Amino acid sequence: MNVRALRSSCEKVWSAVWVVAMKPQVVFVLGGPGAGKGTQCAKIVQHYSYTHLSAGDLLREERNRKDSEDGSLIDSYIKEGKIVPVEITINLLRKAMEETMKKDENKFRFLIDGFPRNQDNLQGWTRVMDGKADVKFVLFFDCSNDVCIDRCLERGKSSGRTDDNRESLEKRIQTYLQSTRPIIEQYEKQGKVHTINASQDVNEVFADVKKVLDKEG
Ligand code: UP5
Ligand code: MG
Repeated sequence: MNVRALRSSCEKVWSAVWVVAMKPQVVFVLGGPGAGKGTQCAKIVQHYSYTHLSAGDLLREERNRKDSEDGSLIDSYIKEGKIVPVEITINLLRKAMEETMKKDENKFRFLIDGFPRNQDNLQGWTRVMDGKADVKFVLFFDCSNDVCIDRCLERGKSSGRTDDNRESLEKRIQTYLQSTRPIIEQYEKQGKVHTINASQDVNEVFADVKKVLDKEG
């Protein structure tokens, strides 16, 4: 092999390595409403090099955007505790990931909080992101329904969230049990789930999260 051919193959290898290295590495963060997903993600980003993307926050932002075509649909789905069609959510997630990586190419590790919540979400993810991002594992914040409801009702006194009321919460819990738990079980069968007891206090939960992240990277 002459020098030019050797250099060309080295460049090809290096560019493949670069693409692999830059491929988004994703941790899905799942659990019931009020299980503490957002609280724990905020703590994780202080200690580990992850970017936190909450699908719920992205949807609320889109709902509030003046020119949004999907605003009223998102609004009614959230109040009803129903899961927004994946075409909307996946576009918001993809854009947020791309923008993060465009600003800083070293930011390719993401905590995706509150997604995927049902089969439609999972299929949408696979359709759009398969081969483009690696799902490393799932962090599952396991918390009783009663604790989840109490936390959200307490937060509802000041959050301004349209779904932090008893009526919406009962629907959110039903949606979680019927649609999201089967997704978690699916990942469990693949050995990809780390379950955290989320009924403990915030720092105890985080101590358990750290054990997982220190092991998984
Ligand atoms: N708190 C947290 N941890 C605590 C602890 N260990 N001990 C005591 N208190 C604790 O926490 C909730 C409250 O509990 C806070 O007041 C906190 O201080 C306290 P938080 O960290 O906010 O919990 P989290 O699990 O993030 O709860 P959240 O309400 O955000 O969960 P949901 O999954 O219900 O909400 P999300 O924003 O993800 O989605 C809202 C809606 O958007 C969905 O219902 C759905 O309609 C729609 N949606 C989609 O359609 N598709 C998506 O992909 C995502 C959302
Ligand atoms: Mg949240």
